[in-house]
Amino acid sequence: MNIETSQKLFNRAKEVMPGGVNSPVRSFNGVGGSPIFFREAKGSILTDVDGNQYLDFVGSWGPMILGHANEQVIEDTKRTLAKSSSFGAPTLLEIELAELIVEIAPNVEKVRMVNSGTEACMSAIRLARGYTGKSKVIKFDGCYHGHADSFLIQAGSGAATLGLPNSPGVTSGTAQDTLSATFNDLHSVESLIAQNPNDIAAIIVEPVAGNMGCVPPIAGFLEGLRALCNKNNIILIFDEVMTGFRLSLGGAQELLSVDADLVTYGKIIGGGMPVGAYGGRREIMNMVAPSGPVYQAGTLSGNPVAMAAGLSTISILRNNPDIYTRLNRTNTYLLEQLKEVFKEHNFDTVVNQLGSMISLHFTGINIQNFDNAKNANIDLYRNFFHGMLNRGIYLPPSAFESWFLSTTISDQLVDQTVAAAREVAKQLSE
Ligand code: KE4
Repeated sequence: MNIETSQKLFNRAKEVMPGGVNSPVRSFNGVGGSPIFFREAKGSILTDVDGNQYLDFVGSWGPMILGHANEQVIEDTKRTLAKSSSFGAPTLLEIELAELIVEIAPNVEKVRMVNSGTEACMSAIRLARGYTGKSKVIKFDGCYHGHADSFLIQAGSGAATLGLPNSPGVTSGTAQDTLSATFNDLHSVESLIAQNPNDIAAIIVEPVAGNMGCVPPIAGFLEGLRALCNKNNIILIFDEVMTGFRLSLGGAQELLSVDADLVTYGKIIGGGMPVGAYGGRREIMNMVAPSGPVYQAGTLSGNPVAMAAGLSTISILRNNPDIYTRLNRTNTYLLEQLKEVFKEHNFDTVVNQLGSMISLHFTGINIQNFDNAKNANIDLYRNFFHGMLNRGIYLPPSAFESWFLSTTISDQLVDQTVAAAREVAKQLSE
């Protein structure tokens, strides 16, 4: 691969942007080398600024479930853009997307649009605090809910990738109100609740963790959180920024049959445009300004162009529910082939998968929490990443991320991916 132009652009970018990127995980710091700069994409094929093509398993970190430049999404978004990109005033489009989310998402009677998953999650915990009158929030080591101060405690995703799970700049005053438990360990949650009697406003969890790699909940974990929240008057927030409209139309709530009190969304509901959202029962959501005292606002919230892209994407998913069956089948096919490859070359690997989320860990132990993920062989992942990149397969540039399949990845493209993985595994085993 000739990546000369990407390297030149990266040097230029570093002069005017911190680390040459607008989001750390893109920097390749987690895997070494220079990030690839892309020019365009169609379906599951990315084209970089040097003209190299790659099969995309990142999908913009989840939004591109229909593949890049989906004809219908582009057409709907272009048509809306031509009528002005923003009014800062109500439009029909935001009602239509809100109605569609309310129709589809379990336990969501009202929803507020924002501009990112971070905004959705920070607003949800503020609302939970306002609604309960309590201060503390429990999150989980390795889960990532965006870069709001309250969440940069043992955070996953890019924070884990860079070895910065706790960030400077987060005051002790803020940090003291965030407690972090161990994912898939109900006892760690019970002890935090016991240590902070009647002061826990919310538990926020990725129902299927995607920011330490893909880590599904063990049987009973989410049900146990639901029971603890019922018993202790705690708001259960499912952060479905990643899993929402991905694991199934109704997300993790529907797939795993566990009810949340508040749900946050992002990624897919914007169809690649900047959109986040949080929603829940009327009695809670009516606490949000201007109907209630919990303040939250945004100049571009409900932006018509972003609403058009999201409405088009979600409408396609709602009108073609077999998409999820097909995505799950393709992902299972990929999982089985990859396991075969690593077995052939005697690599200890764990491939976690749920729905169209999958991640590869070079380890012999099950990955059920952040410590397990951190103790896998990160160097081997780095070498595997570059081996695949050199063969035109674009995986997440971090061992602490999930891969994301799109509807445009066919069995033939999976076969190409597996063939490349077999070559890389052979090379790494020599
Ligand atoms: P954004 O603010 O990045 O839109 O969403 C934050 C967020 C919240 N909750 C979950 C479960 C998330 O996965 C995310 C963001 N995901 C990462 C990738 N795992 C975004 C990639 C990046 O930071 O560049």
